[in-house]
Amino acid sequence: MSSLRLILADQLSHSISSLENLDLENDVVLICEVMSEATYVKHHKKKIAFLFSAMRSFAEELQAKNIKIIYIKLDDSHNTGNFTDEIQRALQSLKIDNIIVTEPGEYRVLSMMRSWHALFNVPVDILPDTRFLATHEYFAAWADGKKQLRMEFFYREMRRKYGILLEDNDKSGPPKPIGGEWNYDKENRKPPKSGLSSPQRISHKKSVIVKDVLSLVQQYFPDHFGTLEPFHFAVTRAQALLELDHFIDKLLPNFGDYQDAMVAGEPYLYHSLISSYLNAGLLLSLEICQKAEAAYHAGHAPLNAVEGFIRQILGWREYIRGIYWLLMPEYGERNSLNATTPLPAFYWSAETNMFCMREAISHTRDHAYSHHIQRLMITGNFALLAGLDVKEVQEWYLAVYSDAYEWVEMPNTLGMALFGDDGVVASKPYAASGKYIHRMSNYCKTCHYDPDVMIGETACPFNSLYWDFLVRHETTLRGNQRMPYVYSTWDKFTPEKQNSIRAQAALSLQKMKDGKL
Ligand code: FAD
Ligand code: DLZ
Ligand code: SF4
Repeated sequence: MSSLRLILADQLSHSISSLENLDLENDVVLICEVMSEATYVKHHKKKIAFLFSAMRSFAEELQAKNIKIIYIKLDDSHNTGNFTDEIQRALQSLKIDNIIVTEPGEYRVLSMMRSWHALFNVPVDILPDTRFLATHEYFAAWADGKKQLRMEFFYREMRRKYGILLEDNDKSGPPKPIGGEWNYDKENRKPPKSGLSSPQRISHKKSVIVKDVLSLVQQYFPDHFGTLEPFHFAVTRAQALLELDHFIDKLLPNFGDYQDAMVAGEPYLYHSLISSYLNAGLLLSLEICQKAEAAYHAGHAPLNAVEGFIRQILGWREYIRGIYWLLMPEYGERNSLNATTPLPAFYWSAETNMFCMREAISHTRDHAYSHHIQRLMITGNFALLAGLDVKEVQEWYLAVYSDAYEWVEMPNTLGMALFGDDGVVASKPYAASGKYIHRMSNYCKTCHYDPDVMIGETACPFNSLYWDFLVRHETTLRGNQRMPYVYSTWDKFTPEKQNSIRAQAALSLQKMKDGKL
């Protein structure tokens, strides 16, 4: 019996299910760099460079374990450019009895895999991705019969299931959370104090593999978004573990306090930068949560930081994946606020007078990264308020971030940022005026616009767009239990004020279309 085992770019874990029970004599692992995956959205240059470097490094590690590998480089002369044809090519050159693969992170790729059995007339075993902490069945059973899904309740279940941050001295009744609360979010919304900057990040020496891949990417993808160098990414598990340890040691203690803060010129602050490594398989969720928990028990990091960090991984990450697979493919067609305005060019060029947008987009261009609050409350918030086309916005998020795969990008963008999924992910829109951005950042100090002004040339566009958004979607949102306060504020404005706010919003949208905002 001889199996062809396909490993995708985001499956670079030695413990991946598709490598279980591998027969060193007869089985062959296939890893391929293919043009169709690099261009179905035009991924950021750094994202492609990271993935190809990590794939080549992983292949070397497998070879060192005497595993037989077929590694297809992008510029190999016979490379057909897509998964299906590469499988076919491998089947033609080898005697293979079955194909083994771990389920992918995108519905599109799953559909492709499901077609292979009929196409090639060999059995295709699509195995569960056991790196995630909630199986599809577990999530579906949890969601079953609930009128409304809320991450917080799912997260508590996951804390109990994995015994994370629980009191173990109280044996009466169900396990209780350490410190008495499940969630310390209210302590995690501190604005940045003056002069806040984050410790130096580590950089990794470029291997021959990385140098080769950088010139390949420069040659083949010159017109893709983003700057390629400097390139600081970890590309092996050993390097990714260094990143994780650096975060736990130097940054985790402040992660909670400044989780929502934004500072000009500081793309990372106290964020972990591990999402690309975790999503590609170089790090595993449970080991990350356990290391963070150990830092709390060792007295190295406070509970608000450790709980807040673990909630992102054990809670949000698993919850987001659960939603994606529960509701796809229909989920991807949703656009409940009917948002269809074309994406303005400044999402690619960063050329706008709005300092906050310029900052978030240029971080994205330079690092293939921006942190959660920039993604949600700057670029996402603007897209929500301006009614930007949900498909175009999702495509942007999928292309520009080195951690982006559809299973995690889509519910975050369509659901959390754009409130375009009928309120599945978010119980109310994350819509905010310039006031919020002014409170949580130092961006407004150097902006062309003024966050305290609603009308006129210097008015912050977020202010009038915020009210205009609420009025445009009044039928859907006024009845929302979490919205009465904002609508009662709007109701108190005089009709003249309401009219001038809406006229200002129309002006801002026109300026956006004219490339002058
Ligand atoms: P930290 O702030 O240090 O958080 C720690 C970890 O928690 C992250 O590495 C990540 O694995 C996890 N996490 C935190 N929030 C989320 C979340 N909402 N969903 C899933 N995991 C989470 N994350 C992605 O991994 N890929 C994406 O394509 C992606 N697209 C996003 C799009 C939008 C519009 C928004 C609002 C968020 C998106 N996120 C995405 C979630 C989050 O912004 C990133 O995980 C985070 O910014 C990664 O940086 P970090 O590793 O420094 O995270
Ligand atoms: C994102 C990406 C890119 C740029 N290139 C490849 C590739 O060459 N080979 C590969 O196996 N995967 C690639 N990916 C990831 C896929 O597009 C897709 O997101 C995942 O396979 C889903 O699990
Ligand atoms: Fe952004 Fe408005 Fe502040 Fe300028 S004034 S940085 S546009 S929130």
